Amino acid sequence: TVLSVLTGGVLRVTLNRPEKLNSFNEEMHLDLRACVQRAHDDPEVRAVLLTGAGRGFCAGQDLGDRDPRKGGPAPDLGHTIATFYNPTLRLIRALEKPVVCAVNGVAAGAGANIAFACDIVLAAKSAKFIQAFSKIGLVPDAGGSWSLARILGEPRAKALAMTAEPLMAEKAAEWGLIWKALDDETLMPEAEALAAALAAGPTLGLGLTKRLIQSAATNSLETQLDLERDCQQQAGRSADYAEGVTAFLEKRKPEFRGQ
Ligand code: LHQ
Repeated sequence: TVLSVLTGGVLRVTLNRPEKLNSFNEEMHLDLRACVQRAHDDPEVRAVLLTGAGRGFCAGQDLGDRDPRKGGPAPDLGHTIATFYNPTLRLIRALEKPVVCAVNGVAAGAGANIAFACDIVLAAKSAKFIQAFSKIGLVPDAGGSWSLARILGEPRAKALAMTAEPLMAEKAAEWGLIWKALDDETLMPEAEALAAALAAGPTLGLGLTKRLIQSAATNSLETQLDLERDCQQQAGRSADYAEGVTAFLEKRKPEFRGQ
């Protein structure tokens, strides 16, 4: 249900249930989690590129999995969230390597919110983001209530979540939810080039950068200044920093090794 291939330091992860617009069943949840875990554990992985197979990126939870017409007790969605979505979301945010998301088509429900949890989100101009939850009586999950409120503020977050109105990629970029909306045919080449460039970058420094920027949301300026000091101290001891400065002085391109 998920394809993964490591090339030149980029772990390309493709959600692969195209006939269901890559909606999540249990197997896909576990496969995606295993890929993100590998990105943590494997030093050869220096960036992740997440995308979807076929015409969609991800339509959230597979709604066929819990057909209420089949009867039985109501499913415990809290358990689904705790077992499947939340651990993966935490792993993506905690991964101290860049995660690029190439949203190749519709991203609905948890599918949209997983994209927003990635570090740099590119989307095809034809792609749209839909907070589909309210259409089926649910609430935003997979971190969506957090990221939408933080990035957009309450007025837009509430309207998107309550109306489930589709947000086109260009508008999402204009509103700061994603990095760029690109012509459909340029999305994948640009996303691949970006992921490759990040994978050839100073991985330790990029990981610390991610940690710092994510910490800013909850830290005071004082705490953040201390954290910047500590992270810069660590980055300053890296081989990549020495290489970066040496390359600058020698007027050549740096060759970072990610250490
Ligand atoms: C699907 C799905 C889908 C199954 C398209 N499931 N088959 C929820 C519950 C439990 C635990 C915790 O978390 C969550 C979180 C959530 O993510 S809730 C939100 C779940 N997602 C949705 O409500 C979105 C449902 N899908 C749609 O509204 C549309 O499919 C969108 C707007 C995404 C795309 O529309 P179209 O481009 O018109 O495509 P389509 O609707 O024709 O879909 C293509 C096929 O994919 C179709 O199958 P078929 O056999 O008829 O060709 C759909 O049934 C299937 N599909 N999403 N989530």
